[in-house]
Amino acid sequence: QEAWQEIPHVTQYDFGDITELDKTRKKLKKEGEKKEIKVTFLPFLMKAVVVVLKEMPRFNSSLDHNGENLVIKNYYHIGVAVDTPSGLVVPVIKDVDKKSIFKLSAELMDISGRARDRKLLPNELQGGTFTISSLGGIGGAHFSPIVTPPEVAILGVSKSDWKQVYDKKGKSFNARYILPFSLSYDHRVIDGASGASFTTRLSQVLKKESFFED
Ligand code: CAO
Repeated sequence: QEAWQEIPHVTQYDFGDITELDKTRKKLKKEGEKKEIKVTFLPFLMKAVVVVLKEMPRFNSSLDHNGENLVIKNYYHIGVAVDTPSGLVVPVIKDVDKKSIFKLSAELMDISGRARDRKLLPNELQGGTFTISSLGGIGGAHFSPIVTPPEVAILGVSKSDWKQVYDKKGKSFNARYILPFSLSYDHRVIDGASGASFTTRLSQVLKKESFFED
C-alpha cells in the first residue's frame, strides 16, 4: 500500500523472442533432472536482467528516506515473488551475476519451497536491489507489478506463447516463442525513455544465445 501511494509508477510493456533460449533451457532441464534440479525460465531471466542492470545502473538503485539521494548498488541481489498458501513473499537471491544457471535453479527450488513452508529467515527477505515477479507458470499476458521499496524497478513476466512473426529479410512468417514482460519503475528516478530502453535491451539480450554463460 505504501509503495502504491508513495511511488509514482509507470509500466512499460514489451516482448522477448525466447525461441533459442527455450532450446537451451530444455537441454539444461534434461541435465538438471539427473541432479534433481528443476530448470525453469526464471534463472535465465535473472541472468538477462543482470546484464541490463550492469549497463543501466540506475535501475539497480534505491532512493534514500528523504527521496533526495540515489544510492546505486554494485551488487545484484534479485528478489523473486513467490506465491504461497499464506500470501505473497519475496525472498532475495544474492549475487546473481556470480552464479550459474544450475546454482540459481537449485537456490530457487530451495527458497520457494521454504517460502511455501514458512521457513524463510528474515534476512532472506531483505537486501534486494531489483525484483522479478513471474506469473509465467500460470498464464496471462502482461500485468503491472508494484515496485518493492526501496528498489526502483520490478520486472513482471508472463506466459510465453508461439506466434507467427514476419521476417522482413526472408519475406516469410516463422513460428517464434514469444515472452510478454512488463517493467514497472519509479518515475522520480527513471524517465520513460530509459524505461523503454531497458525493455528494448532486455529483449535483445534474451534473443542472444549465450548471454547467460559463466
Ligand atoms: N512461459 C512459459 N512457461 C513458463 C514460463 C513462461 N514465462 N515461466 C515458467 N514456465 C513454465 C516452467 O518452465 C515450468 O514448466 P516445465 O515444468 O515444463 O519446465 C512451469 O511453467 C512451472 O514453472 P514454475 O512456476 O514452477 O517455476 P518458475 O521458476 O517459473 O517460478 C516461482 C517459480 C516461485 C516464481 C513461481 O512458482 C511463483 O510462485 N510464481 C508466482 C509469483 C507471483 O505470485 N507473482 C505475482 C506477485 S503480485 O505482483
